[in-house]
Amino acid sequence: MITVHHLNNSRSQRILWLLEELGVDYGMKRYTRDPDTLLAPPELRAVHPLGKSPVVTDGDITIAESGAIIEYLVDRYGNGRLIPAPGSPERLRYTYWLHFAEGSAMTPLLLKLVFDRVETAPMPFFVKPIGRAIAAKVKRSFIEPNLGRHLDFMESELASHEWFAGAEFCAADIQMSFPVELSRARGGLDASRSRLMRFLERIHSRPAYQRALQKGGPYAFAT
Ligand SMILES: N[C@@H](CCC(=O)N[C@@H](CS)C(=O)NCC(=O)O)C(=O)O
Repeated sequence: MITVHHLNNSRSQRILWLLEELGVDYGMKRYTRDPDTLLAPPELRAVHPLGKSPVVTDGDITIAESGAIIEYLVDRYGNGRLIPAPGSPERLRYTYWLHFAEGSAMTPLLLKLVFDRVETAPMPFFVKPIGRAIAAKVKRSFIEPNLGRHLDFMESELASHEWFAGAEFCAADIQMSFPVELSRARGGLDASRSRLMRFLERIHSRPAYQRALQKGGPYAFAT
C-alpha cells in the first residue's frame, strides 16, 4: 500500500494529483506546518531524515524528492501512461522538465521567499536600513531578473508545445505545476504571460487535480 506523507500547502499536493491521475489506491498521513516558521513538524523526520514533504512509503520502500517519487510511481504503476515513449524527443523534454522544476525553477522562487522575509523581519533600528537595503539589492539585481528569465523561457516553450513535454499531458506537467503555481502566487506571474496562465487553468480543471485538492487540502496555490 502506498502512503503519501503529505504536508499542507506543499509540493506533496503534486503526488496526490499524480496518484489520482493514475487511479492508484493510496493512503495519506497528514502533517501540518508550524504557523510561524512554516516548517514541517518533527514527526516527518521519523519517516525520512530530512523531514521534508513529499515522502512516499510503499511496502518496505521509502522514497523522497518529488522528481524521484514521480519517476518511481510512473515506472511502477503507470503502465506506460503519463510518460512519452522512450527515445522520442518528447521523452527528452520530459526528463528536462522533470529536473528543471526543482533544479532550476524553484531556486529563485525560494530565494524570493527568503529575501521578502528578510526585508520585513524585525531588526534593531540601527541595522534595519542596512538589512533592508541589502535584501532589496539582492532581489533587484539577482532574484527578480532570474525569475523573469525563467518565466519568459517557460512561456516561450508553451508557445511551441501544447504541454511542457509535447502534445500530450504527462507527469512532467504535474512536476512543473508547483513552480508555476508558486510563480503565480508570489513570483510575478500575471496575465502578461498568457500561456502559463492558460496552463494553470487547464491543470486546475482536470478532475484528478480537483479530487487531489479535496483529499489533500488546504492548498493555497490552486487559484
Ligand atoms: N526538492 C524537494 C523539496 C522538498 C521540500 O522542501 N518540501 C517542503 C514543502 S514544499 C517542506 O517539506 N518544507 C518544510 C520544511 O522544510 O520543514 C522535493 O521536491 O521533494
